[in-house]
Amino acid sequence: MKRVHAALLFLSFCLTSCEVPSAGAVPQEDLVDTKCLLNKYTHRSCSKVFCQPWEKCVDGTCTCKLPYQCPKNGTSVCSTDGKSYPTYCHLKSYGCLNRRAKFLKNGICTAEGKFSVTLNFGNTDSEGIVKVKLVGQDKEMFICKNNWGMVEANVACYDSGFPQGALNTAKWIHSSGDTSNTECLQVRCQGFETTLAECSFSKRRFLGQQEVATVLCYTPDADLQAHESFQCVNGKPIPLGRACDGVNDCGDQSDELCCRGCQEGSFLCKSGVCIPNQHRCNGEVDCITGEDEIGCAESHEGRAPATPLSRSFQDGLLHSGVEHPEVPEETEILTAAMDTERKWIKSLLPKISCGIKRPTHTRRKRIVGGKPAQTGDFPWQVAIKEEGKIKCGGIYIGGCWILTAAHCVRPSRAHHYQIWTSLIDWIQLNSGIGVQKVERIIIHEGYNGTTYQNDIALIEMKKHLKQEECVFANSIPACVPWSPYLFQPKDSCIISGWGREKDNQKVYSLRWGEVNLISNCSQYYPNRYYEKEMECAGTTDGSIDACKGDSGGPLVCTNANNVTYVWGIVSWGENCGQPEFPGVYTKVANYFDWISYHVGRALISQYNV
Ligand code: 4AZ
Repeated sequence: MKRVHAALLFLSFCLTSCEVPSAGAVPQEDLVDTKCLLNKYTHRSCSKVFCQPWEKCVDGTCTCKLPYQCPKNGTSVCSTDGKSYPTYCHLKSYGCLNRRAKFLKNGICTAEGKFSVTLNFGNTDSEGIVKVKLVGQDKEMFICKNNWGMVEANVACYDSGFPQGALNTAKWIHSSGDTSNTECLQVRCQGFETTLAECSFSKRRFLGQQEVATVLCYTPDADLQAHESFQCVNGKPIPLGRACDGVNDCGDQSDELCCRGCQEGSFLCKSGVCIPNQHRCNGEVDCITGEDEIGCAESHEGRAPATPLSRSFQDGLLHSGVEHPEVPEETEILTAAMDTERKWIKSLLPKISCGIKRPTHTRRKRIVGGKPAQTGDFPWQVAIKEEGKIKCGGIYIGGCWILTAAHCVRPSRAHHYQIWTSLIDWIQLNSGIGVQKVERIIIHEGYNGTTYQNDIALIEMKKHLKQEECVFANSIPACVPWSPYLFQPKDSCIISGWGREKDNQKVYSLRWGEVNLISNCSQYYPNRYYEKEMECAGTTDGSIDACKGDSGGPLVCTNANNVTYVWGIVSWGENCGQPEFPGVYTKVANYFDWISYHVGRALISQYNV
């Protein structure tokens, strides 16, 4: 009862001020990570978000795919320029490239009517009561206020020629217009749309004048209220209270990508991104770190996708933040949900398999320290042998490619090296071992043997006679991280290798240990530690560490979905096993573009292909 009352109060308040109250009054300075804001992340920053299926991640930015890179399966769609496209992905790719082709309707083009959005009864062109004419409907209709949020308002503003979207969802408009309509359109958008035609519409009984959606679109010369604002990357200011609330108020998502915490009603991804609570456990991974689909109740996990109607209605109630006093009566779905189509296209994209171990019968005890590994525990670990001895470790990343430290190898000695896969003990050889020759070695151009900057190299292995590809029966590639936000300081990760023990004792069998990622490593290595390129890891007592001989080998971290990434390459450190001198690793995420340039994007681009 109380909440209904609050909603009514808000409506009357809006008549004078039209400010949408934020869900929880949390001091914003604590939520926003100002250092992160300097990167100017948007919905196109693939180190923070997944790209759309019609985009690919190139040098950290989601860029438009060429239409032929879209999956072939799907249903035809019609665009505003009267052309039919084989799939929604094809149209979105065209639209992304030239911004002219916009979605009109599902199915091939026929002699259908137009789709239009108009803003009515406002003082200027940039504000008004929103009216929409759907394709196949003969008259313009009002939009119902319930469900109408910033996401929808932003899209309506794009349709009306305001590329920075909306300033506000609620603008009091004095209307002498006709209110004889008995129905309004309920609309639901997701945020990727460039026109309301892509959103899903249903028809609902109209409940009176205060129930229609209004909008104030942003124009650079807009007269803004004097409260504290958050500056979106697209130039639009939003009230500070709307940053980190899970709602893409900016339109370019820049208000949700640099968050230390999230306001009520939203969920904080480990990567510092706020997503709406409705996106948790909805069957689609939103956090690049994967945890939004973890720990979901049975009823959510693996549930069938909701119908457009139930989806939009449930989401609408949650989205508005206030319970609507009246439950809408019968609603009639009018348009296809392009979000469902987007998900379908996503499921058709090629997937690479990396970082998932085969289930083994051996069960691991709790990890406490450096321990002997067993077959299959580290299927990406390789040994680089030179003249019969293990010189360094390496990491298999797929195809014929091994990642290692630059200080481990010299291109001129390529024919002296052997790559041993699936090796555990080099005295008592296990079964399933593979031995490959080296085709070529690529050392990072910026490698500095004095400072150990850019201590990273790629080894291409020779294919066996008559083979088209490199095949290793028991090896599985570790995934290559594309974003520095996939793992955080204090995360627990694993190092492995045949390197020396603390007392300099020789090791014949592969060993592993659990270490934590360490922040502020400059305090341990003043003037020697380069934050962007290096990563520190260790334990508080220093009992677990990499050492001589482990170089070039993996520091791997496993995400919420059990996918393992090569987060670091053993590089250097002062001595071994001293807590004041943690091990230093090459930060692999910083070299994603360098690696993908040499090995080919398709081999390592897991999602953002
Ligand atoms: C080395 O000499 C080496 N404790 C590798 C790692 C570390 C120290 C030395 C880190 O290859």
